[in-house]
Amino acid sequence: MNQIYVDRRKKVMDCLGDGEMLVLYSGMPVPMSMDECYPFEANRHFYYLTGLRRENMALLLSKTGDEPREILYIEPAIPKMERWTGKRVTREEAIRISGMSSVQFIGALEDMISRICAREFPKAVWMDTHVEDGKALPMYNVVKAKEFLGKYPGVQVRDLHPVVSRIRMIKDAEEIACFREAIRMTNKGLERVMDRLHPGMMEYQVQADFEYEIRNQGSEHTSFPTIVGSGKNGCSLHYESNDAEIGDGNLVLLDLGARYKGYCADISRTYPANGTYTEAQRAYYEIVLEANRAVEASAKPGMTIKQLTELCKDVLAEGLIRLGKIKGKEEIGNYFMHGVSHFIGLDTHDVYDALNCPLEPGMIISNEPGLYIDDEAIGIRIEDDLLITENGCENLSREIEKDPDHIERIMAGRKRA
Ligand SMILES: [Mn+2]
Repeated sequence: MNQIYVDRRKKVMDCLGDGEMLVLYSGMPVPMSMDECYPFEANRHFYYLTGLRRENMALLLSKTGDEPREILYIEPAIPKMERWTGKRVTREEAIRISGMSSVQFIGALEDMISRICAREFPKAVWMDTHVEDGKALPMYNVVKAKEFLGKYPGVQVRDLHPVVSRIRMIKDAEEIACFREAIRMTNKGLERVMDRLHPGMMEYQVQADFEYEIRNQGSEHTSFPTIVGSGKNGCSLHYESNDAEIGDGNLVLLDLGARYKGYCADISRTYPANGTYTEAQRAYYEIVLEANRAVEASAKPGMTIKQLTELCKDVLAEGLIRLGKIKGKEEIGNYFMHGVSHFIGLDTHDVYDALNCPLEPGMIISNEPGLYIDDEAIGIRIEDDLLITENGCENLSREIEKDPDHIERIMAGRKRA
């Protein structure tokens, strides 16, 4: 089990030049109010490389000395504190999980860094300095990188984010297995939703049905805030207030996912609240489904996400032209305004080094065409998760029902209907 982390670190080590080192922190809790903190999330590069998700840890890799070094720093276990904070990871556990033989306490890290800087003159230090959103508070690794620059102004700091991201783009067998499990749980959640959905329910009750079931299945969390948009709310792309009553004749757009060992399923399905699609809803649904199937049929190594989005727009536009809703492809942007795909992994919108690179075997991407018809209060999205293979792709969520006839049959066969 820990061999995967050994292999992943070796890939990163191979990217380090001679005389370079890497320091990556797991992070610290972010205070919310009084003695409360936001739920802790370890730096995902750190988790990817160590298998550990606790606060106040660090990974040091170096090629600055005679031998390459690999040291994990953890918090010491203080029994008196553990009564309050819960058990910390012990050295033995850290060794077993990460597969690292050298594990020290975090208090020793600063000394080690200053020793390396003073005696081994590193040519560069790789740290996670990636900033996605300049308005948000800086992440812990960015804070530590600033601190480092202040202390060692002569040492160049380089961003490890694109390097580790490039490695994370290709999923290994362990990651694919986690995905299958996250998607299986998501399917269970959606089965419960189909079983119980009816007009008059509140959107948050549908959310509760989904989240009850995935937690019951062992999912640690949702992949992202669950979206349940009925009627016109389905047209709002990241709707998450989920506080409207579901009307008879509404479509209900669900965009959701179970998270398992950090891996984020990202699935969308659109169900008729009363169990039957109207003629108009059905016509639009068939177009979205056609686009979803066309993307799945074309996704393969060498294609780019941009090409898949173009293909998706072609199919959607042809459908709307057939229905007389639009006259030409240039109008499709009024009804479909996002890309059809993004990378998925430890992040729902996963890391990449180049967004529009050719797809490669082992990448996992979403396939999420949609149509958002404001004037008819119809929002439809059908989203699957695709694993790129040698010759094409495997739809990891193929078991999650999306055929409209089957959905109607399932909903008609319920005891409560
Ligand atoms: Mn998505």
